[in-house]
Amino acid sequence: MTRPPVLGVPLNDAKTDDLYLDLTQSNQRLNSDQELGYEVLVGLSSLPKRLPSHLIYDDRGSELFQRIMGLPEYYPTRCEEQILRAYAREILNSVAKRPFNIVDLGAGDGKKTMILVEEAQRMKVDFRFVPIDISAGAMRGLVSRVRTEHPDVAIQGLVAEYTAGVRWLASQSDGRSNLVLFLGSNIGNFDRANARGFLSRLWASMRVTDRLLIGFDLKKDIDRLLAAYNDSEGVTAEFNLNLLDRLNKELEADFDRSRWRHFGTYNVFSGAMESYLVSMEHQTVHINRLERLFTFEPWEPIHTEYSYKYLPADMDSLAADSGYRVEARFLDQDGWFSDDVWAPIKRPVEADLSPAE
Ligand code: AVJ
Repeated sequence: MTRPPVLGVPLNDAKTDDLYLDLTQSNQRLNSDQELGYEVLVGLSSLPKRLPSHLIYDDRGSELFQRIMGLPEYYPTRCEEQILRAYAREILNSVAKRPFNIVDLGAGDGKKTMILVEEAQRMKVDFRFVPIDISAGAMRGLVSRVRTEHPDVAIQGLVAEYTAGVRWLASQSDGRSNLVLFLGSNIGNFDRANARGFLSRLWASMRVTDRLLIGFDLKKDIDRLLAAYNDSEGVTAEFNLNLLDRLNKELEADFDRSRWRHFGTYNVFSGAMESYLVSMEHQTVHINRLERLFTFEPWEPIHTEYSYKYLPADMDSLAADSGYRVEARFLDQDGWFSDDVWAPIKRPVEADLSPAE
């Protein structure tokens, strides 16, 4: 089955006028195939070639990530579960003075969040669980599972972009504070500049009584890092290579997996684990729905993912630069991972700054 090209299709109903054509309205919006198409076109036209890491998470990619979280080498999940179990009450006390929402950005299967949710239930405080995810399918799955397994938990799923969801919650005048969770070292996907940008944007959506619980993977023995991203069962390799299958399916590309290998490496200077797909020979790939051929040289890489590792001082400066005060820092027993509680610093708007007459 061949579907039409995704790029360069005609725009519909531009607003017309005697004087000009207004293209700024809804006719410029892209559908999800077009969004994917442009991201792939731009990434594979760049040098060095790259693909944005969020593309890894189609249904199969998300399923593979759930398997990664269960791998013996993938320590972050177990470290963070240990932290949440040990400090759940202290974390919740940062917002529990009034009714609050436990707002989860990127809940996945919700397993880690349920540690906090169950502790909040034991504390008999007034709270709701508010997962936010851009995928309606993932949200439907999570909400129905929580409803059956924890029928007494008040849950309100939001299908939204993260900061739009938090902004909407802050605009509700229901007197609830928000404990915003950004767990699992998801911040590690951003380089330092974009991490600041993302956290500043989130800051703008938070009120002074809200708190951010954010997970950081810490700098540690390089061998341990390398093992976590090059596991012995090859699940991480499969997770990375699945991106090629996705492009084959959704954009009608003809990537041949056997000509590619996964490579995970650690850059000590930038502090990032980096993942690549490396072309093992000269090859040309046709991406039908982009109407393009892409050529790969032998050993040419496509960069697919960053996972930045932090020193405590890196976390301190990131917090300060994006407008937060570090209220608490909780490490696991090995000191490999941290869940930080950050409070947004807000300066009151001066009533009138104009000079007196
Ligand atoms: C979901 C971004 C936190 O960086 O550790 C795991 C993704 N990639 N193994 C991470 C991932 C390869 C993961 N995050």
